[in-house]
Amino acid sequence: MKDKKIAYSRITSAVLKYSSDFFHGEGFTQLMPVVLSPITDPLGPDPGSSVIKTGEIEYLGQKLSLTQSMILHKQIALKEGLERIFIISPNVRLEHPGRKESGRHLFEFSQVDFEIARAKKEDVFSLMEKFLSGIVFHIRSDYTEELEILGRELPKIEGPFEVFTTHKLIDEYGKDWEREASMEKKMPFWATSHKREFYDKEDPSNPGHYLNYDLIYPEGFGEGLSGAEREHEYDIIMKKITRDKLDASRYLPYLEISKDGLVPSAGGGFGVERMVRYLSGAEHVGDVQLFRRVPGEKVVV
Ligand code: ASN
Repeated sequence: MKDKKIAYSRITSAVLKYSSDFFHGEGFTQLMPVVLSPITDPLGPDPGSSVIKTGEIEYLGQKLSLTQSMILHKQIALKEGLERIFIISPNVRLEHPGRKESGRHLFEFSQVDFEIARAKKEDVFSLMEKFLSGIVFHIRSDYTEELEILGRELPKIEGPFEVFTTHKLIDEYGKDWEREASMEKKMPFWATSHKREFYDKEDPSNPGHYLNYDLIYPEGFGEGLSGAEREHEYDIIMKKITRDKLDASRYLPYLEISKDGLVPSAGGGFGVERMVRYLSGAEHVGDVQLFRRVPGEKVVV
């Protein structure tokens, strides 16, 4: 067990280093994470989300949320003039305790969150295909001892990955498409066009379809990254906040900044622990954490 913990920690360390080197190499600027802010990702309405409440603290009379994702800050950072950014970003999502059994949920985790000014979804596809095939090659070559301790035979990965709309996946695999298709596929694939948070762009030429995507790992490991092209026009953002019955007063600083338009962009974020789970073949994503944060389990340290 001790050996396994060391192996998971070493693979986690490899993912963090590989991610930093990769994104720096692709011309990205690394930003510091934000942990407390008056604004954060609403995480909804998303049928995949089961967050029971947003973590909050009060400091000097101001209510500050714990970051659920830095999406809104990423858009603001591009408005400041940055072009390609990434952040290794701790997220707190107070998930329903029933999520313990999914094997894929944590209430505290980190994601590698990135955003590119004026990019399209195809730019993110090719970037992540390069990233994933590269990191799998690296772990297979340089972490053989760890993979052996963990009993993991990690198959090679090669892009481009197949792309399916969520509508098509539901037709083919039913409501539980993510699990079913992930079990069946031998390569990661992209699932596109979910109805999700207001900041994901609706296809102007095809209303009801969205220019967003999930990267789904094969072998049953499920979703590893989500992202989208973004809404950048104030009126559309406002309309969608109303559509989603969100309290606009919780987004005031963001709305103020978006009044004369945000920068069109595309990006995404992948969970570090979920990637380590996939690379190392762990049963539960909590197993890869030295300090477990599994919904429904008491925190020890
Ligand atoms: N990081 C995701 C994105 O860029 C958002 C999220 O984690 N909810 O779209």
